[in-house]
Amino acid sequence: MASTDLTLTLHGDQQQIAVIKLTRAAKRNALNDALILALRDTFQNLPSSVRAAVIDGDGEHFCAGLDLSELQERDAGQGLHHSRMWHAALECVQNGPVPVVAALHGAVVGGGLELASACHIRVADENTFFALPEGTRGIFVGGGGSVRIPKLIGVARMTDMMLTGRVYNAVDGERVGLAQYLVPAGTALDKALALATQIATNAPLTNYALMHALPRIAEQPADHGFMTEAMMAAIAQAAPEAKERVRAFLEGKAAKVKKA
Ligand code: 1HE
Repeated sequence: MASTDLTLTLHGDQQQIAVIKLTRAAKRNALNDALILALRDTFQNLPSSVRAAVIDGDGEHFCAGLDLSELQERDAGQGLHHSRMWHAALECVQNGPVPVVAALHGAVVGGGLELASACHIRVADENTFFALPEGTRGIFVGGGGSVRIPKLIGVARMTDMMLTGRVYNAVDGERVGLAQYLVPAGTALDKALALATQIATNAPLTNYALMHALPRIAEQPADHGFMTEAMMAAIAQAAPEAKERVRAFLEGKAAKVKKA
């Protein structure tokens, strides 16, 4: 299903950064079916030059969540399939080919927070606010939020957000783990682009390990996790690129870690 409410632009000297922008500002970037499917298709078909991606929202808000106007006529069976469609789309964001940085501002609510939580890094500007209004609208999260959001902030905080309609401002959102970076108003996209540019310089196998091995290790019993870690470490260090990077450091040609 085509949507004109999304743009993909390539940035960087090797077109290594994809910026995917929701461009439905008149509806606060609310995600209708066409837009969710367009997100899925975009992440499934990223150009091969891309090493990292950024998701941004046009206008005053990142995303107002599910397009509530499409909810009206759905029966239970259709609701089930609709939720599974969101799962499939956000799976393409989280487990697609490259790490994804969300550039957040304004409302990051409902399905908008579900989308943000499928990204690997969230940068919030100081005007960002986070909420899960599903609780007060008589519905439930359906875009993977019940799985992903507790991993960021814990079940207790998510329960509170949904039971009471609690809204987190940017400062508190960063404090509890809804975002990893808090930046001045209007600068989330710049920061997200800078982070994506940095991420794109990593060895692709390291980025792959971080996207695909780390979350799985976190869910494995420790004994399995250690084994998965050892196998991933062995594969990563065997790559020629890893050997070149380590040699460069030993020869004094690579950057040292600097005090923060
Ligand atoms: C929408 C939506 C939407 C705005 N679906 N049309 N999400 C929510 O419950 C959040 C609902 N939205 C809001 O609380 C506010 O719109 C905002 C705080 C995001 C922005 O406020 P504001 O004052 O800037 O905009 P507005 O005047 O409320 O909205 C502008 C237009 O966007 C207006 O339409 P218009 O034709 O009257 O101009 C709104 O109706 C429309 N609009 N948000 C449809 N969400 C996979 S399950 C996920 C479940 C959920 O995400 S539930 C939570 C849904």
